[in-house]
Amino acid sequence: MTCIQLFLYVYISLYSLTDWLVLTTCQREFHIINKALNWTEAQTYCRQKFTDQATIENDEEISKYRDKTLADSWIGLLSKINWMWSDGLTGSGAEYRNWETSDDEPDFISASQYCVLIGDNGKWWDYDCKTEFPFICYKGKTYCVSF
Ligand SMILES: [Ca+2]
Repeated sequence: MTCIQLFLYVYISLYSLTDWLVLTTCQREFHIINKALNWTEAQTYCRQKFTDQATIENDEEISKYRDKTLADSWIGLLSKINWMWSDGLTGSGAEYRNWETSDDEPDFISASQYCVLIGDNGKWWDYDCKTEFPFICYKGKTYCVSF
């Protein structure tokens, strides 16, 4: 192996390794908690036992959720005038929404529907935060780090 070949071999190996590391750092693991709590209690539970309530950033994550359960569950999105994620996510993926448009969600009925529920079809509903439902927590990195 010449010097140049060796250099390329090391360079390509490191490049592949970095690629793999980036993928694993972005990985977030969903945990469905089959225990009915209101939205705020669910948030506390997730923060104590996992990283936070689930953020959902794309269609792929909706499928990941639907593979695990068909129960209606709280996710980490709520409205405080603007929609915000429990873990403070902003930027890429933070604006992703999957509202149940056939029922005109979000509809803020009774001015008490500030929390978001994912239904068994993967669509989202704004719902009264005091209602008790199972919920989804996640464990892992909040943000992807590129290096
Ligand atoms: Ca609603």
